[in-house]
Amino acid sequence: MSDISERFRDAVGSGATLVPAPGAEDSVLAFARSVAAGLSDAPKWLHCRFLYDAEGSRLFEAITEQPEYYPTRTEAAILARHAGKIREVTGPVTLVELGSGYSVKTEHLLNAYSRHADTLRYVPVDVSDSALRAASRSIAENFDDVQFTGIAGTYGSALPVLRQLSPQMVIFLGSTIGNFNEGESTAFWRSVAGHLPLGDFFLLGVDLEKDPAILEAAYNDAAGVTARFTRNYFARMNRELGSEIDLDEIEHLAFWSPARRRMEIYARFRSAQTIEIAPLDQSFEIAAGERILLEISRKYRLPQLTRELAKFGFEVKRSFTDEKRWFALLLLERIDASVIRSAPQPPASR
Ligand code: SAH
Ligand code: AVI
Repeated sequence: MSDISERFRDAVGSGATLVPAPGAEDSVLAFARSVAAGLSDAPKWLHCRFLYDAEGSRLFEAITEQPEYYPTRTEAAILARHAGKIREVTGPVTLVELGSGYSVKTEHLLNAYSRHADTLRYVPVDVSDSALRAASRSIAENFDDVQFTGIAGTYGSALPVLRQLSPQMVIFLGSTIGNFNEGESTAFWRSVAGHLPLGDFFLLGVDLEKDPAILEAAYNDAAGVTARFTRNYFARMNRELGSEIDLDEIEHLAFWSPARRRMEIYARFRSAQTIEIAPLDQSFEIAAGERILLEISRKYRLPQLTRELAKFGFEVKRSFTDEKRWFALLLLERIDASVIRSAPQPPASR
């Protein structure tokens, strides 16, 4: 099997718009194994990356349109206002986006970057094929000068491509970094730092700490779309793993954990159920009232985050926020960690 760098080169050469990352072909087995690992543990958990099949990606887009879910519209407004300034700092670069989804907000950046270039290269990376295809259609309709090569796979499987894309800006929006726990976050930054050449850029969107009532409302929208997103995890298990779960017996539970400074999103089972994982010929018992952790969403304080990023060789060049200081966009440069300056960081522009 060819590695991702070869696959990517071949895809660009042949004009293909989607490249499957190695391993993407075994997605049902990967799903089955991940579910079995999480349900064997105590307390039980499920990995949030599998929230995003075609239906999950569609539901996430619907979440972003709910009045209570402020992060998307707040970040979009920051991007609309500052995309030109970001382009001024980075100059002409390839845009690589991790967890790009439908790439809706990215269009602000594509606008700013394509204005200055005959051809702009855009490389979105996402586990959701359907989201990449939707993004590809929308970008083809709105831009005639963007060369789109999507990578269908995990962040980790795509990072080795970064060496061949320099000069570049890697984009990670939506505060999706907040869905990683501390260990995953450390491993992620270490791996990005290992693959991103010095002098390249990273644009990071992060949701900031705020009144827990605002946070809890964002993850418990009145229309119940986030609850459907949670339930879709189990619907996907029924579709792909033959799990036979009674979805009506699952409740969505989302609350702020002050101790861990994160939202925690669970599925709670009203009654006992047996979950089958047909591809592995395994089954798991869930007790009445038991809850399964599906997702965390960490919220940030900028001074701590800036210090943390510096440890991995990322220096804040510019930071942007909104009037309420609810969300921030950090433009980072990958620099040699041994020369990180101890000077204070520039204040965030509004
Ligand atoms: N960036 C968009 C979408 C965020 S939703 C926005 O800000 O609105 C998170 C996206 O990351 C989804 O499209 C999901 O399919 C993708 N994703 C989740 N885990 C992933 C992983 N491990 N590797 C690659 N993509 C992942
Ligand atoms: C993709 N991610 C940043 C979203 C979040 O806010 O943590 C996922 C989400 N889950 C429920 N609502 C939104």
